[in-house]
Amino acid sequence: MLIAITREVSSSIADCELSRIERQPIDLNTARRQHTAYEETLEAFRCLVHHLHEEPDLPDSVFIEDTAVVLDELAVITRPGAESRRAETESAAEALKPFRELYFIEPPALLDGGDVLVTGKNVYVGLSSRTNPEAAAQLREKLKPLGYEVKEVMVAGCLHLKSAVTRVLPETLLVNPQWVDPGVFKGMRIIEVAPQEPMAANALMLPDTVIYTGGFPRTAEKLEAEGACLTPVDLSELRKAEGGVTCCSLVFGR
Ligand code: CIR
Repeated sequence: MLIAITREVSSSIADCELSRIERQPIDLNTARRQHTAYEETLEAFRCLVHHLHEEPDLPDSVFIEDTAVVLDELAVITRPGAESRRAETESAAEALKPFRELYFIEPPALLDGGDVLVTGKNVYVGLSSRTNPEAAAQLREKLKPLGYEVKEVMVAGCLHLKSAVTRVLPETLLVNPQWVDPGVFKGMRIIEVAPQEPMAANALMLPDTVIYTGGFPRTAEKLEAEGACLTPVDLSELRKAEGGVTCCSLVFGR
């Protein structure tokens, strides 16, 4: 059984941070309905969902991935790059406390969880508009004694590292090579997104499936041809806030 921490879509989501897309109206009811269906999908794949209540004053708080990085040994509580998102970590830390020892990223470091990709003992930290080298240095100092290797990765053209690369099978990454150099992920098999689908690299791997949004048929076909079993979810309303499938949960083993 896995734990999945999620948070209700904020009633102020219309005021979300936006970096790469134009602001469009977001229908709160539709966003909440899609988010509930996402949580039900997690439950259907054996996740115990801990649903945190709404934070009406924190527009981006549904994107709980950015508040923490959960490893087997500890949970790193981030210091989000966007000032408007810093207060999100308080309740995320409370929620994680029963499960893990907590380690807090300190100023001047800035870190969004969406910039951290973990494969075994490799921790890739995307240097983006939200995450700085000081964060990678703090992670390195804390995680090296636990046997992790922290590697900095340049990200260009997208919001987060995990907009550009996610894990889809135990040894396989789905990558947009325009945004991150696939060569840095040594020892991993690489599937590239279809060139017409630059936003297609964000997928959420669970033990029995890969949760994937609709709208990327060519990349989905490639993934299925490589043996990935996909479960589609519709997060089109949250996509208007630049959210994807990984950012709406923190999934970890007990
Ligand atoms: C933001 O700009 O912070 C939010 N509107 C979107 C965050 C998406 N998070 C993620 O991909 N990990």
